[in-house]
Amino acid sequence: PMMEKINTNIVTLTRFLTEEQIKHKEATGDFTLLCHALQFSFKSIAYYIRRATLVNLTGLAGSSNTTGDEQKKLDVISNDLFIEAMRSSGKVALLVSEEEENVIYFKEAGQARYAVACDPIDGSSNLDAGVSVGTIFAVHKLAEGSTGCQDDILKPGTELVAAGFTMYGASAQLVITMKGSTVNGFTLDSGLGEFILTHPEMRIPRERAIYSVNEGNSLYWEDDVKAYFASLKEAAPERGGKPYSARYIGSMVADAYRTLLYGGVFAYPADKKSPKGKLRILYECAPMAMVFENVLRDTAGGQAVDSNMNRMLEVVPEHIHDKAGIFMGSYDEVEKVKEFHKKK
Ligand code: AHM
Ligand code: MG
Repeated sequence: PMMEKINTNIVTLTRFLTEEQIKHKEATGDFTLLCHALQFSFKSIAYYIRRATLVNLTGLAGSSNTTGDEQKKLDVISNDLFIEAMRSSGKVALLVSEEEENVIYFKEAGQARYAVACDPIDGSSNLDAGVSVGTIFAVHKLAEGSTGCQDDILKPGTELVAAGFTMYGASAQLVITMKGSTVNGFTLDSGLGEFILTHPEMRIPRERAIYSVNEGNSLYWEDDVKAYFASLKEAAPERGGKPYSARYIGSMVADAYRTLLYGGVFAYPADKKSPKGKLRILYECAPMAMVFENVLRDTAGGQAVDSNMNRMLEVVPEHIHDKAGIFMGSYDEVEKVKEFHKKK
């Protein structure tokens, strides 16, 4: 019998990062070390999520975070794991986390040149049901001469040096993009303990008849948003007389990951109940927008806008936990959202 061909030329995330560093002559290696720390936090969070039901890590921690969300035990552990990974890297001067009211400054990291924003567990409401959740991250570089202050993170997404997320699903999937670069997807091989490049230079279909939104909020939607989603349910002749399919997991990372692979639109619009939307600019909207803008555009391409149809990456938060409405996904699908907004 013929021996099955096994790929021995494996690109691990570690190898990928080293090769990236070599491409950039001016690189000091700090960013690479920071990414290694990120990678370790994803592996350890994945490990605890997998074991949660077995080691009594489901349920509430008995505390609530800044915004009054009740914290799950895994929210607290993942936040601690992430913070420790960033602190011990020595490359991060300050950190914003969804679970922390204030900016955390790592004073001991004297030479650190980066600021990081994160949502340690996005989609917490799905945790105890074993549904996919994820960690979102965004990396900024400190301003020249700065030793780290709030203004180093209150910046638009256009300034991000890197962003992405890890989805803890059937396997852990890490999606990362860097400034001026493409989007690459890695799968955690838990046997090897390594993220392996499985989705090089990701691309998104230009259009796809799938929408993803919490339709339970439609009572509060503005008229243009109502009209847009209603239009997707019509039997339009240009799509063979068929309406769109609805897919809503309720974990943005999982909904976004599917949207990247299959195409379609994901939305969490601002509405009459939440005029500023629900999702946070620094560690939910901006990093996702960077991913959707950096997917390849020759045959495809994505985009992300806020509820006023401003480019999401150009939105500047005033406060670290500021929110925005968001529409993101396939380029042409988001164009349709804009048309309805214009008619308003
Ligand atoms: P979280 O970070 O507290 O988990 O909240 C963010 C999540 C997103 O993952 C998801 O898109 C959204 O909240 C779901 O909200 P809703 O339950 O209102 O549909
Ligand atoms: Mg979140």
